[in-house]
Amino acid sequence: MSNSALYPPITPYASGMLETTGVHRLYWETSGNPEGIPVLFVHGGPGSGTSPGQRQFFDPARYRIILFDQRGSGRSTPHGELTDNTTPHLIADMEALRTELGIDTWLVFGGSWGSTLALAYAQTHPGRCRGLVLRGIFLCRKSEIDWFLDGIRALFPEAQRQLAEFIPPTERHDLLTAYHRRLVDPDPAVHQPAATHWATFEASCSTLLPNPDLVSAFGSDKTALSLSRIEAHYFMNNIFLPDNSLLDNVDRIRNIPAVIVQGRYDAVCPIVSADELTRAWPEARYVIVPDAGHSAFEPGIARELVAATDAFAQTGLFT
Ligand code: STX
Repeated sequence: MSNSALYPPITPYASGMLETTGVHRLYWETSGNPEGIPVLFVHGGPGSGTSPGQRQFFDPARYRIILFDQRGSGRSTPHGELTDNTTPHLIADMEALRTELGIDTWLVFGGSWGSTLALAYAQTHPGRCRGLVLRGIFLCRKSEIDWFLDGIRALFPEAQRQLAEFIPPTERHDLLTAYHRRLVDPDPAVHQPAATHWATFEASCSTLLPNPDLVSAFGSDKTALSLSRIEAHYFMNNIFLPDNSLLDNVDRIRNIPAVIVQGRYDAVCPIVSADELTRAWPEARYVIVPDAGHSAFEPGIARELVAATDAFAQTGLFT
């Protein structure tokens, strides 16, 4: 992905597979400066997996950049697996990875579902977080899930119609249940078309201006399946956390330096959630990008994210 705000492409200096006690094995990689500030990149979805362009939000001379694929995502195995795949499992994985890599504290960077998981992780292990960079805030409440699959047609009616019309009319009143049933079906003839419709829909709504490359990347069979199946699984289970817990527990992390970067025209994760989070967390720096949608690679979002990681490398703060 080319984007003038980003650092140049780099390749990892180390990578591996983290074992868990169950079936899952998790891909991780480190790039940049092995002696630099450790930063954990937390990807979205859940289920999208990481991509090489995500290394480019960080100065490779100053950061030890850690990417990992969450359970069932990207290069982690088994692909799309839902057994033992819950938010508490992912939080425990982040701790296991931190220990495996010999890291005491790190900067945690996440957008969209990555912001959700970063908040849940920080609220569980606040002492391990040197700072938080959060983008496209998603608190994963029922209202946000309903907006994502239905309300979004106020802005993207064509994309939402394609999502809805794949499902027979008798089941369309509850798209999440209808998609979930198909996505967990073991028969690829059943799950794969559902996956393609879901992922294409999500990617189509993720940028302010149309981005066919993003849509085709997320519409590919493998990424579409993990993204759609794991999202539907987490959303059906209210992300395995008590209702509203991320807002209710914000006091646990208010002393951690944090920046919230939000696109004004984010259709996937509307700005109202970032607004609520910042009202509960006045110490966090809040940056609204006036001409951007959801994706981290929107030009204005990428610029602010890089400005934030540069500032933190210099001062340990975002202001
Ligand atoms: N999913 C929110 C999320 O994490 C509801 C997300 N939204 N779009 C994306 O991820 C991609 C651009 C990675 C498809």
